Amino acid sequence: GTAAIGVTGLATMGGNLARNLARNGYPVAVHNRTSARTEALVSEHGDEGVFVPAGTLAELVDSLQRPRQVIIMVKAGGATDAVIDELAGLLEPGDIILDGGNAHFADTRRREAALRERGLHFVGTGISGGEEGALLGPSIMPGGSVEAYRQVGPVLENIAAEVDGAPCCVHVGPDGAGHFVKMVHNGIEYADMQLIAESYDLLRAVAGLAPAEIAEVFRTWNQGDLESYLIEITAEVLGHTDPETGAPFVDVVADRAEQKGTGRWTVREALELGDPVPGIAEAVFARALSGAVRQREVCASLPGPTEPPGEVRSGFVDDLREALYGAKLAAYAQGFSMISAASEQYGWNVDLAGTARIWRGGCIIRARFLDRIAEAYRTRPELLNLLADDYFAEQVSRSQQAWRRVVGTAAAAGVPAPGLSSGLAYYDTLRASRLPAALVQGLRDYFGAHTYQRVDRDGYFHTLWSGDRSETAS
Ligand code: 2AM
Repeated sequence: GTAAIGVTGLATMGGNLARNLARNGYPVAVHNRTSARTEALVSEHGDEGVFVPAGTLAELVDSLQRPRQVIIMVKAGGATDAVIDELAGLLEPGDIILDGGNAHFADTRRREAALRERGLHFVGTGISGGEEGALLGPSIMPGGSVEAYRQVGPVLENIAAEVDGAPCCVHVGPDGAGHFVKMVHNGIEYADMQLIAESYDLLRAVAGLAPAEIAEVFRTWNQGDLESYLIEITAEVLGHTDPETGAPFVDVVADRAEQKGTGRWTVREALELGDPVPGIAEAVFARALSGAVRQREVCASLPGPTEPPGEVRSGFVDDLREALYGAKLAAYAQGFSMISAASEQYGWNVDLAGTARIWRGGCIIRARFLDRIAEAYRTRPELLNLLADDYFAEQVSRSQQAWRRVVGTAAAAGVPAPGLSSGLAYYDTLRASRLPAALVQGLRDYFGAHTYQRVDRDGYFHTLWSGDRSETAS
């Protein structure tokens, strides 16, 4: 065999990844279930590098140097299992299968264990950046063994995005770690987009700005701490006019947000881990609620605020920038906390600084402030919450008063801002010296004898609520 690496599954992502490999000088063997796609790729882009077309998986395997490296880019789920099964029968011990699809990390753990039994390496790899990223340099989050990464890591680092000369690719950790981190990346993306959408809504409904003016606001915000791909494309989308009607594009799009599932996965796993991600959950639920068309219809005549909203503060736009920044920080804090919790649970030893570093380029949540997050975890790997980092604590303490004004204004105006307000509640919960969780414990003890701990003594206690209300140690 002469090809350095193979790719099977040549839909847009797989095709672009194969082209990226070829353009970086790797002779790449290409295969697709329907061979028309393979032929189309080679005839349209064959001049970009060395492509070795294969009609079957057996041919693909035969065309590869040893140890063989095959990237699977087919639909997640049963299709991936089917392709893995067929490939595993053709490969030899020491060969490496990579799955670059959006697999659930539990599937990746299962597949890695099964293939390890057969002497094969399995590298479940998160890839973010969409079609363009796959072609020009995505953010790559590979999991799997250290030995496998030693083999295939340099290739992945070569085709990844680059920021400040460093590749946006790091060995995340064993088995499912890469796909887990990719899942949380998408969860953070949900939260980030929800916060941006709420900010747009408030600029329109409260500040009375038109979409084109709001595009300008986002363009300005993109010059500062908020600088990021999502803020940049928000300005593009808000500035766009529907060619058919001449109306702002955002006004002709149906207001029902859809989802493919990675946000929901993130929230479900957070619930299992017992590590809260309220900002991500609010974003998932906000999309679901936007799509609850019948419920929205039957509730549409419920009253809004009966008192006229007060004067809009002249500094409202600046306040909103601070609120968006604070809530964004809270969402990232939640995502990193969740990765840290999973890392402990599964023994992954995920490098949080490295994770923040590889998200600086290539991926959808790429943002300037990820530099600071990387720095925070580099200087204090044991950091328990991003908000407790010196730099971010200082930033959020400057933003928090404006954030409160915005959440108050949104409530008074009757504009839903679940992300902005949930983020503030997260912040206030974490900094509270006393929480009403004490009362919850009292209630649980009252109706269910669930016991409670005391502030002044060790042990678990129960009050005889239906008797003389004396306390017993349990
Ligand atoms: P196709 O072009 O033959 O449909 C995204 O759908 C990619 O996954 C496509 O390349 C598609 O191949 C591939 N795919 C989907 N299901 C598959 C399966 N069961 N076996 C192999 N490839 C599959």
